[in-house]
Amino acid sequence: HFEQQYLDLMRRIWREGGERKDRTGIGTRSIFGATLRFDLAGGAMPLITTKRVYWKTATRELLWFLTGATNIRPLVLQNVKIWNEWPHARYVEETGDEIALDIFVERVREDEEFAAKWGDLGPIYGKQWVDWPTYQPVAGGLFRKGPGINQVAEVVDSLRDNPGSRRHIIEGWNVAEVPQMALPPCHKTYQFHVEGNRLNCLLYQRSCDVALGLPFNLWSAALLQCMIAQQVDLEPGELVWMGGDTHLYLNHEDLIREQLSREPQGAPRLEIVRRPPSIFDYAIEDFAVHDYAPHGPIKAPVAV
Ligand code: DHF
Ligand code: TMP
Repeated sequence: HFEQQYLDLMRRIWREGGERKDRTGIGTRSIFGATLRFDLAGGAMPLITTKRVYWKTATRELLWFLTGATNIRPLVLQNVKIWNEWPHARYVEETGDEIALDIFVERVREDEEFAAKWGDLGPIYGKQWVDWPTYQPVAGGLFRKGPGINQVAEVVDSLRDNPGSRRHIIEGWNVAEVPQMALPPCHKTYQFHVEGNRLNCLLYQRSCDVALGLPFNLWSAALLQCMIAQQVDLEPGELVWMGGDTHLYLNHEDLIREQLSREPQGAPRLEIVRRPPSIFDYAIEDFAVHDYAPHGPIKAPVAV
């Protein structure tokens, strides 16, 4: 079963991973360097079944990236909560106003001006993917902002025009802008590769929360791959995932025990019900998942 790779990785890190202090203060067990491979032929998706994964939430996040947005308000308005902790933490730190997370999120929802000021995550994925900043020299050794680069559009074009290229890359790690980001990109590099009529994708993730983040990251990478394949008239091929610091948080022990006691079930499949005119025109209604009958959800705290 495709999911055995994920469960084996989880088991191996929990048994053999070295314990480390990490930025969040929670502590992890971690290994450095890991690979997973999934064949997406026939609509197969690496959607984890040993707990319920909210694939629509992950899909809304991906569609939000593709709009170039970096403010959580559009997510909040769709009841997507996965990015709320980080603007909240910044607000509390910068204002000293220790309001609860849910009160903060209600203000972001109700108050557009407040959201504009406090809901932004800085120039994270969306900004870099579709509007990577450029600078042009002007007189006197000064520079001004040039037009942004839409890496996603360029990759779609390059896959069509020059499929054999080894330069089909979407990069999130903008060295100059990392300091302004609420969280530097984890799923930082996507490379695409055409093999016959199949589109392969390799994702390099520098840092991976295997219990909470990875199920979302695998789904989203596979979905992006399927969307791009559809746009360039190729079939989805292999998804290769590579992790740098690949870890389990010490406070996820209950989740890990429960999840490792469960058996994977079924082979979920993606159907894209429409062919939108461009990679930027997909909507949540365009996606259906078949044969997804997962075990129940498992709640676990996210390390901020
Ligand atoms: N920080 C950490 N420590 N781990 C992460 O996985 C992470 N992911 C981020 C931002 N910062 C992060 C963005 N992606 C959840 C899933 C993905 C995600 C953030 C959070 C999460 O909490 N998932 C829960 C609840 C899902 C929901 O509320 O719909 C889950 O059970 O999957
Ligand atoms: P770091 O920036 O100190 O590496 O912390 C980021 C944490 O968030 C780390 O546990 C990895 C996790 N993460 C994911 O696993 N997937 C994601 O998509 C994101 C945004 C974060």
